[in-house]
Amino acid sequence: MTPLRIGTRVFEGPGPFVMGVINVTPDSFSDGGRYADAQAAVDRALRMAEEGADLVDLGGESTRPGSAAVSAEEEIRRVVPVLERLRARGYVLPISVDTSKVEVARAALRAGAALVNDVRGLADPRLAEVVAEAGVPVVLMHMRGTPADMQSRAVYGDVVAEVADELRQALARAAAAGIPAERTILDPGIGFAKRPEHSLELLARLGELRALGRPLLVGPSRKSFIGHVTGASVGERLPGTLAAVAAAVLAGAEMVRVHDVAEARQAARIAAAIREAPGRRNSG
Ligand code: HH2
Repeated sequence: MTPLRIGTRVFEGPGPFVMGVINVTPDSFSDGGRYADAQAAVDRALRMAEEGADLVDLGGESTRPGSAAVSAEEEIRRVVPVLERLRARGYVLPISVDTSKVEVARAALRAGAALVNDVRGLADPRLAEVVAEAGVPVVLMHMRGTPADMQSRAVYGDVVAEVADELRQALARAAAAGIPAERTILDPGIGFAKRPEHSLELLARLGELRALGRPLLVGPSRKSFIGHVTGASVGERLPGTLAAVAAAVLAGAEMVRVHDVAEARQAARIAAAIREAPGRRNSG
């Protein structure tokens, strides 16, 4: 990846970099309720640093299909105390805030967040302005609609071409707000307005998204396409997650977003080592 500054760290080279997921929510699909308490979330973030995460992503609202929206006040109440506590302890990793709300992004950036992870790809121009003003990088994720209605909008002719096109539009929204392309990371949005076959095809053809010229982040962790293929329940999806992480990294993903940091880090590093193995023909 071309050098990208996130907080005090510069991310460069092929990675793979591991973003650890911490949901400070009562209802996230896989870790809901486990880190709803600020101290539990802080402890989890400290643990993730020990396990080799490169950054952590804090979320205060579940975006699982059909989830209910929460108010900005509630999201701030969940996320900001965790940021403040981590900052007070001199936490070493950059912290990303997983939000689509202007007020939440503003409060989180003030409390020390170094990256905005927007699952709606800057659909709200006011959020684009906040990101531009703060001068922080942003993850532009692909989805359609809202978590409440996104699955009914999972209709594609060529899913990879359409996702690429819509990510290009997100890049254009960022540029229009004054966010340079160099501060963006792109994400195909596994499971967001995607049926299982769409998520699988995006992973299979991920290499095609490299033509967009930006680092790719992929978040397959414990998602329902794994259950669809294997029948595994959410709590049993670590092996499937690791296979998807390896596939994503082999296809050129620079960053993966996961709940299980130590395990995913090992899988990602092996996939990267295979990707970089001498003599391998570039099929990517
Ligand atoms: N997936 C989720 C949330 N945020 N952000 C990016 N950039 N990419 C993703 O794939 C992604 C994301 C959903 O997973 P999770 O946070 O575990 O669940 P929930 O939305 O229920 O909190």
